[in-house]
Amino acid sequence: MALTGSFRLSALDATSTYSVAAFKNQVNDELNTQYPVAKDRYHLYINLGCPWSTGVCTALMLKGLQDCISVTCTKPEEVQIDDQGNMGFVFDKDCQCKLGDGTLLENVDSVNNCSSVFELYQKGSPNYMGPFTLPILWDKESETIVNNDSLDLIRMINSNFNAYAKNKQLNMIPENKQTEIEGTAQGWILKDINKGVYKIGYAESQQQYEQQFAKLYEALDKVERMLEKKKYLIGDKFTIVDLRLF
Ligand SMILES: N[C@@H](CCC(=O)N[C@@H](CS)C(=O)NCC(=O)O)C(=O)O
Repeated sequence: MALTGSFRLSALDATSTYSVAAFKNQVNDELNTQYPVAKDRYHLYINLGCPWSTGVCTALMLKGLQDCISVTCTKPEEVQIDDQGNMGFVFDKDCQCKLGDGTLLENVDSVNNCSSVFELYQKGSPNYMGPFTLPILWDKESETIVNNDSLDLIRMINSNFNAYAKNKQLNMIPENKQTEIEGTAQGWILKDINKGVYKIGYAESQQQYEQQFAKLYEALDKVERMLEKKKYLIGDKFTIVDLRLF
């Protein structure tokens, strides 16, 4: 059954710099790979109110992969999905999912015909107990979840689908900047900003709230100082670090 409350907080594990993600398979071109790079085989489920999802969606659009990987968007807010009061994301045909450029995303699950994200996880992995998070990359062929880690998904979109990308030349993770990227996007930006806002929202005491709040603003000030004289956080080109700050 869907698990909520403190179980979900585990995804924010304060000591870890990574979000907990259970599905970590890769789509790639390696020999005998389970998930080969292909057009129209993979489907992305997102929520436009979820920063992890919007980062993945932005990467997909920037790379020009919208004709290769289809996208469905849930209703932004969670709703009650069962009689026990469990909450979860659902698909809602009356909810408009519009991107900044006016693109309308599919809002019903035409791939699996599921009504909620919980149902989707049940279909792809019936023994999985949660958390039932978005984004999800779904394989239409094997009817399974390939990966539900936004950082992995951005990396795959950036590098592994170039055969189909309209903007192949865009590389948001340049090799010579990888150490710096690790130290920022996967370091303090992830811990104190991306997850920081959740730690504030889910704080269980005033003291915890104030500690996390101070950390968030320290990190935002750091970003401010870094961007005083330049446009991008690392080097002179847009990277995944800038993307994770959106
Ligand atoms: N590991 C995930 C975390 C994503 C995440 O926490 N998504 C939230 C929405 S912003 C979610 O789906 N929450 C639903 C739940 O916890 O039940 C990632 O980085 O992709």
